[in-house]
Amino acid sequence: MMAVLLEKFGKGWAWVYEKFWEKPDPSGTEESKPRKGLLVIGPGGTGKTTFAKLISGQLLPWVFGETGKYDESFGEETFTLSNEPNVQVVVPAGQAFRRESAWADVRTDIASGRYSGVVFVVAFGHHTPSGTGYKSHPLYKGKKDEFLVSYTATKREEELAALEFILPALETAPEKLWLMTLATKQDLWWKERATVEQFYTAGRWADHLAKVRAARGPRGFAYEFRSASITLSNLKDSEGTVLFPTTEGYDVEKQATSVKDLFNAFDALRNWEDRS
Ligand SMILES: Nc1nc2c(ncn2[C@@H]2O[C@H](COP(=O)(O)OP(=O)(O)O)[C@@H](O)[C@H]2O)c(=O)[nH]1
Ligand SMILES: [Mg+2]
Repeated sequence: MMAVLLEKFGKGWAWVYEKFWEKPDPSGTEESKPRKGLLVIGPGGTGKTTFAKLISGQLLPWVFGETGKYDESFGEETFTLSNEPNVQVVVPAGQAFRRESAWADVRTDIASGRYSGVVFVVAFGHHTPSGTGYKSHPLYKGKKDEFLVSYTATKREEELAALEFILPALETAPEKLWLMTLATKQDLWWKERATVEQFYTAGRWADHLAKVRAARGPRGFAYEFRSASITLSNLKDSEGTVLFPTTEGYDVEKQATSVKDLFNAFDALRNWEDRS
């Protein structure tokens, strides 16, 4: 595995291997106290499963990216953190039509303190579509470029609606809670990065977070926004038509930097949990 990583990505990636693949010897680590779980949530097709596999040490799907078609998740998936097997990582399915039912339970779980941290996964509307080819999509009116504009705009609204859905639970969860907004697929929207940054750090997104922070008050809240390219692959519809190609000039080096930055932020939030 190490050799594969080095060959594919160069020396800059060795840390990933050390971090996620070489698991610590459990007998050598201090008696593991039970810890709260982590929640990885967001709309369907944004990269939740890919991210959860990465932090649980399943590097292969990540290293090799898309091997074929998108495996849509229909139920809740659970993983454990690669370096802390007593920490459960829960990934509910993200499709909008599932939200009212499945996410209602998730909201209850957040509010009852099951999670110490939440990674909210978005993709600036670049959600991998499920179902048939793009021409069968209700938003398709005859022109591909116009479809892509309305598709991503609609999906960004869905990101906001999804955040709004869990907002009340984020506000009332007991004890400390951290949240990360993780915008994946940097490789697809790199040219628009100023707009993306703006979308998640100002306007409605920021307003929502300000509300959470105010409501939580002394119970504590830590928040980070990060964006990254977890895999480097063209976004295709289910028939294989490329909807968004990876940005020209966006290379594995940029990808490595983004992933490393993401994990530094992730580790910092985990450390914040441990501070009283
Ligand atoms: N280009 C690109 N594709 C990604 C990225 N992260 C995930 N994907 C792809 O997006 C698709 C959906 O990912 P998945 O993790 O299944 O999404 P989920 O529905 O949120 O669990 C898969 O084909 C992934 O390979 C990324 O950072 N960049
Ligand atoms: Mg999934």
